[in-house]
Amino acid sequence: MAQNGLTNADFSEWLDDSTPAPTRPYDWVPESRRYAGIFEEFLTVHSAPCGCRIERRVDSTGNNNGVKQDSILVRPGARCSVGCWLRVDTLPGGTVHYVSARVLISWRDSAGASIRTSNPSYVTSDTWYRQVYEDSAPSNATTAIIMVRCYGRGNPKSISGGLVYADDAYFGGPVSVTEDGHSVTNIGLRLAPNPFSTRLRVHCASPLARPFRVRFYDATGQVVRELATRPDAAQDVTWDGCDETGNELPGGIYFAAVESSGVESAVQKVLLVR
Ligand SMILES: [Ca+2]
Repeated sequence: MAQNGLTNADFSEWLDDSTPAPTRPYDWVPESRRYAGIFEEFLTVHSAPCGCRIERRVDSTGNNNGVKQDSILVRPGARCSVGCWLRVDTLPGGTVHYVSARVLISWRDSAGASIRTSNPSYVTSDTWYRQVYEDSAPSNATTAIIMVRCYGRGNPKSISGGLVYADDAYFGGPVSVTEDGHSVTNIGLRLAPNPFSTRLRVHCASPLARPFRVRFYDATGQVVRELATRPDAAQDVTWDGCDETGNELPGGIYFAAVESSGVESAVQKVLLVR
């Protein structure tokens, strides 16, 4: 089944971050701001309007970092592939490519512990290069972390400042199957604000999840409200905290799950405040 388990795979959505200045894209998290700056990139992109720029920060430890998405569901033993368009550049005034790039998979067990990492080769191309790497999920893997990283080169690595551009990341084959036979995948369900009191925005970033239907459950597992996108509307749905008959529901914990083309998202918790 062709899937893209990553959300905001084309880096088209960004979120203003708190201080310091760097911004980050929705659903991609900086591994460490100390060792790599993550920036929105408009000029050097593979697919408009924007991509991601990873700036390796010169540091005496020579650590390598970038952006990641974690808790991506995988089926143990499943054949998976990861890919990303990558391009290496130098800092302004630089004449040597001091950095390289790659996209990685870190396989995790049910406790979140690292099992092993799938390490493709380093990319040093200064033109766009599509890195694609295949591996099988370990038999005890339940989730994966996808990382796009910038690495120092040369010796010492501590002087290897430089830039990597990334765009159109991909992770295929992450679909898992629950005991009752449903396919479950991370289709990019985003709920905001959470907690909420009057308006909860439900957004699916994955193009695979359009159109979609979202169900809200109360703490006993009963469906209290079901909403669906309309073909002529934006691909967002807003829940007003009311049940099907328009009555305000009491404050408390609710659960949301999106279904699209027979594939369900992971369930997410919502706090309704009255
Ligand atoms: Ca893009």
